Amino acid sequence: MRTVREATIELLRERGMTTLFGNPGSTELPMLSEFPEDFRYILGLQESVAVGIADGYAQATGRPALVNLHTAPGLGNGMGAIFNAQANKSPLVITAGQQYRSLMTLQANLTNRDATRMPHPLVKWSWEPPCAQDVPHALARAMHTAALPPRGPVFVSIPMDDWYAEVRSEEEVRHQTTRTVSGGAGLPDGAAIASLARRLAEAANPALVAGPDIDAAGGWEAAVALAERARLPVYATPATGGGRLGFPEDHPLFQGVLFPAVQPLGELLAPHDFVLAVGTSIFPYYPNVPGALLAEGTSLTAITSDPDEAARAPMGEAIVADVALTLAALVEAVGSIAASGAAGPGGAAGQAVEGSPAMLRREPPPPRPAPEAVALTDPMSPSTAVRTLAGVFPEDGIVVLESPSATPALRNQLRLNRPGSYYFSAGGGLGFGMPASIGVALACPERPVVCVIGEGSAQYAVQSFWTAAAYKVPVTFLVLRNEEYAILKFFSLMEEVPGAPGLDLPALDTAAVAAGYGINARHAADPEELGVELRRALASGQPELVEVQVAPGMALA
Ligand SMILES: Cc1ncc(C[n+]2csc(CCOP(=O)(O)OP(=O)(O)O)c2C)c(N)n1
Repeated sequence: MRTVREATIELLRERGMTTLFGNPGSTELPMLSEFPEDFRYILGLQESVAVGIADGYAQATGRPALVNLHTAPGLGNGMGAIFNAQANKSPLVITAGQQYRSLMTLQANLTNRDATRMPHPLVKWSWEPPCAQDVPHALARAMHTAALPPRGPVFVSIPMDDWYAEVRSEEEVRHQTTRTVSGGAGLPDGAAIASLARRLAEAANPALVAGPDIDAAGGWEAAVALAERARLPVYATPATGGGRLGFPEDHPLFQGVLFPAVQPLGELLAPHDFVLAVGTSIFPYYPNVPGALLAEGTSLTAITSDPDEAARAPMGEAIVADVALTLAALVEAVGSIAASGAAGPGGAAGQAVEGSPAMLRREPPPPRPAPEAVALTDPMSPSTAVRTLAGVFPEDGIVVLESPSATPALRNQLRLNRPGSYYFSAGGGLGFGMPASIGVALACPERPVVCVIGEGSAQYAVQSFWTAAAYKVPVTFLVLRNEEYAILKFFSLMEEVPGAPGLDLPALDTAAVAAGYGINARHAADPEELGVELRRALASGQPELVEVQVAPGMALA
């Protein structure tokens, strides 16, 4: 009979999980030895990097990705990234090596003494198989669990002697390897769809809030069709929880990104009597600005594939269902109402949108300026840097963003309009952007990937530079160097908590650090040079870094 290791290799091959992200130790070597030629191993020099790359890869491929970490300390290093993966609903199968079974009770060196409890709140399922023969089954279960909605990371701890054991039965392994598990959140019943369509039709001024799970579920076109058919003004869910975009940001119906705090968000939605929020938590609030969750005259219905998201929402109705299928069904239902002429005073009969909040209403995106046309400033404002990027940004480009003070400016300037074009850490833990950009680029080799990163954020997963260089992953890193934690200074003003230490970052030369990891790194002194350098970097087909000194402070537009 085959060994557990042989059976596992076949299981992974059968599932298309032949890319392994990790950082190895002695407890993982039995799994990695005689590594199959049709597999590839992507080495991260720190575990948070390996998990972050896998997160980007899993999100961009839409399939579970496999990560292998080194027993307790490796898992510990990866925890911040696992927290982000959970918030991103990223289907990660995370394994870690464990001591020999015979040495675990005496707690020999490197024993993970409570392996399943360690990542517990951050994963959907955490397991150490009770015997070696259960390893393939545990991994199969882990893959299915990670991929079912709501997607998320799972963890399996595997004692190092398990790999050598013989499987219990070939028949058992055959089932584990070949069976499929499909479905998940499903479609609400026809009556619920019809009633939702009627509410959209009868509302005087309905609106759509588009969340990240629209993109993850493949519901982008359906969201556009629904908004167009029902003439819904569309808001993006707050940037804090909007790890992906759910709607094209250059669309005439797009109104802008909601502010992530209770009082202003409730106020911004106040002109709408009915709000349909799709594929988002309700809502990823931060910071704490107390107020009314919703105005008196506003009601809200959420569609989410995540039962917990539905249960914990502080207001409104919620329907747990597949986001893409439900949007498509709603498009049909709204169409039937419009065709029958039964629409009320609202937008579903194709009437013009009225009364959406003026402060968020947007003009059509400005034409993208040639870099030469941007006025020179010294140091340039972060808005200018982002506008310069917009001027050279390829049509099919993808942005992975972790530059906190430039987030609003980037969303405003780039106006991304294709699915799968934007990744951001919904968890808010720094250290996501750089590794995720590598994972996204590995998953989408045909699309240019730009990682826009603050120089502070870059340090949380700085070893990512090595992986990008070693595997020649063609990410363009744009480092915005403002010599401070600008967003924290902004929050200290907003929340009236002045005088905090540790918010300045003088003399941090990220370009030099990147060069040390093998990245071609350049500085750009002015917008013209920045445009030239970005164009060159994007065309090079290599990992590249362009660092630009920008003025301190927030960039809103
Ligand atoms: C793991 C982790 N540690 C600390 C923070 C708190 N934090 C949020 S934003 C930020 C500053 C980021 O600095 P930088 O990338 O230079 O961006 P800027 O604010 O200057 O735009 C920090 C430290 C965090 N979000 N995650």
